[in-house]
Amino acid sequence: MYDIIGDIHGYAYELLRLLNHLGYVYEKKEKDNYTFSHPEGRQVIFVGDYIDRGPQNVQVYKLVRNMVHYGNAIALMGNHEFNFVCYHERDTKNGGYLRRHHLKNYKQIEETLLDINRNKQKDLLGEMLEWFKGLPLWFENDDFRVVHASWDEGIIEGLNKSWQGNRIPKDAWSECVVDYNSKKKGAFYEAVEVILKGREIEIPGDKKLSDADGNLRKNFRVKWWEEVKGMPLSKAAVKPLVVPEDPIIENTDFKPYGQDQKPVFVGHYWLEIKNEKEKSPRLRTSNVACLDYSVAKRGILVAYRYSGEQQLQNEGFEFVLCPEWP
Ligand SMILES: [Mn+2]
Repeated sequence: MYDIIGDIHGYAYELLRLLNHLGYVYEKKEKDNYTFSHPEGRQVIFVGDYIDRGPQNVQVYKLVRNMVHYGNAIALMGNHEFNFVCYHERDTKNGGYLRRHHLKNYKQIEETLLDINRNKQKDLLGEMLEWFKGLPLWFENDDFRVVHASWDEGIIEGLNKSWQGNRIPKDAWSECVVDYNSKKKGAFYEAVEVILKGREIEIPGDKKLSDADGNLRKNFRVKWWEEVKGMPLSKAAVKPLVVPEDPIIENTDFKPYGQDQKPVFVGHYWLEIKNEKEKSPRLRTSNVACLDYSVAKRGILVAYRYSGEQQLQNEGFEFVLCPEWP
């Protein structure tokens, strides 16, 4: 059985507390290695976003990597691992980097880079990049599915066919981004955007909205598990949204995730407990659970303890409250 854990973003202390709460115990291995294992053989599935923002990015990377190495966890790729690789990887076609080196992109990974430099381990950066590149982008078994931001059956089937599996092939990275000279979108660009960054809809008119980092955006993240056509924008957004005038969504270009589909777990959306009616995590819908409750913004790190149920329950969420912030 599995425990699915949300976005960690460099908060190793919170991760240790959550693993402890879930009953995972420290296990020493050969040399200086270690893992965390569960006495009943449970495994963790991490939804991705291990790095950036928090104080202990390298520690989180090592802990997650070790748990995967010793068979105690499966770790998926988040958009932050994807971006981190693209920031460092050269485009074989134009010789530039896959992700532009401008200030906004640098700032996103700054904490992780500082942490790597402080660590002094020889070629730690190279080692992390290699590990990130090999991460799978989704998980599926007979009972449920996990992906970082959104599940789209057609997209995932298509990628699975092209890639012969759930990892980005070595020679396909430049097809996952927009070539910034020609502005041409790579063959896998849209697909990777949807599954790692979520469905987005353009805001009607000339309005822009501020995102989690204070950047103004023309797009907002939409509830991909609902038919949002005909809904006011404030209701269609994943997070409660305050907009002066509330335009109606006139068109969408996707099919909502079916209620008859397998349960799916995601992270990514920076949900906040204070906006929730229940004061604790709750399901988005009967078969969609989001596990990202903004640990990097004084929120909580959240898990779902899955025990084979076909119907997800709000009681399945597990978390440890942070000690009082100063
Ligand atoms: Mn994310």
